[in-house]
Amino acid sequence: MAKKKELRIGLIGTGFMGRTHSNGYNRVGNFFPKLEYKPVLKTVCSRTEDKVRAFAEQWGYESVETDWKAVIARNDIDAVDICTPNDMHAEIAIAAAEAGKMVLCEKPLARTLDEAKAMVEAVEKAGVSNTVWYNYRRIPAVTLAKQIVASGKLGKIFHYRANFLQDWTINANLPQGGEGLWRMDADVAGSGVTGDLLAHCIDTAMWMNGAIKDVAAVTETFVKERVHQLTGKVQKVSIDDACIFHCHFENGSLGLFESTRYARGHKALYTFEINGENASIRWDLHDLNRLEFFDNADASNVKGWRSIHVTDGDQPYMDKWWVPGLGIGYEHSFIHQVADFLKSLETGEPCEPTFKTALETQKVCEAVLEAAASGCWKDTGVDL
Ligand code: SOE
Repeated sequence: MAKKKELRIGLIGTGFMGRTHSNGYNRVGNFFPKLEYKPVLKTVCSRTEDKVRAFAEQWGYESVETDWKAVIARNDIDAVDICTPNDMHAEIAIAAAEAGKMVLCEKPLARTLDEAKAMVEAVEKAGVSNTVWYNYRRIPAVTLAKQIVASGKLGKIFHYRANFLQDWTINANLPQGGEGLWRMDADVAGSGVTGDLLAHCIDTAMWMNGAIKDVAAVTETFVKERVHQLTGKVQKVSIDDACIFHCHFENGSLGLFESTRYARGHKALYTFEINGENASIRWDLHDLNRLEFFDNADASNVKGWRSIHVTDGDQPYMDKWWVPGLGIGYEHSFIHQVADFLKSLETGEPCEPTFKTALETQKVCEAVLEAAASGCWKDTGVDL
């Protein structure tokens, strides 16, 4: 077998996403053996030396850094992978692009539209490969849903609806900000559920059903004040705890989206359903290998919702895994994204969603927050 080309990774951030990405880099070669490129885990960066050393040991990084600027300055790094809290995305991505590094960035692309635009400009000016980890696209059942929609089987689409429900912030005594809780601090995260959870739903929705044209929204912050971990003081909570929006898609269909961290009993329930003239599909993260499909062309005596177990080699990505009938999990969506990024280096095709595509999602997030604040419909300006 030809010697593989190396993609030397510098990972910045060692939280939950640092682990999912590292797992992707470590496992991709075993399951996608034909790729021309292989990731090499050159360095990992986090501010606390003991912590980053332990992470490097656990996941197999060759070296550690405690200053992200040092990662970018190294000439043995080809790609910078940003897994930091959202407030660092823009600064790191822009510096990495200016240094000629490829950039992989965790979602959402940025805290604000302005930051996101500057990031797109930087990667485009530098001409470096880039991608954003909207991982749910690469769950085989979700990719199959996209293929079914793209085949036209649904006919004219009338409705797109999606939910992303959690319950981890209901406790009013939970502090905000700092280690492990930065998602609850708008200065760091940019927004609450809109950027953290609905951004996933919007990415999938526009990938499958095209541009979202305009939105009307409501947001709520149920607990108004919480202790901030960094200051020790009780401070106003400025994130959206819940957000519901509806919209028009460019293709004439209507969208309905709901996300909250206050849906008692739900830890991470992402679901979507698309209703077309001829057929409908629906998917549920808690049963992620399954796609439900209703085809109005079926004979009336057997007509009903089909439950497709997406584990067959003919279905997206599944030729790489075990044998038909045996499912895969959440972590595989990240392994697939690594594989697709490596493949994009072979083909020269972009690895979607690129920064440019993720900017369109950011436009919708911003329009949703503005619509909620103003109580008016808001054009998104999405340009797909
Ligand atoms: C938040 O709890 C979170 O981890 C998000 O940040 C992820 O993007 C989502 O996939 C699961 O929930």
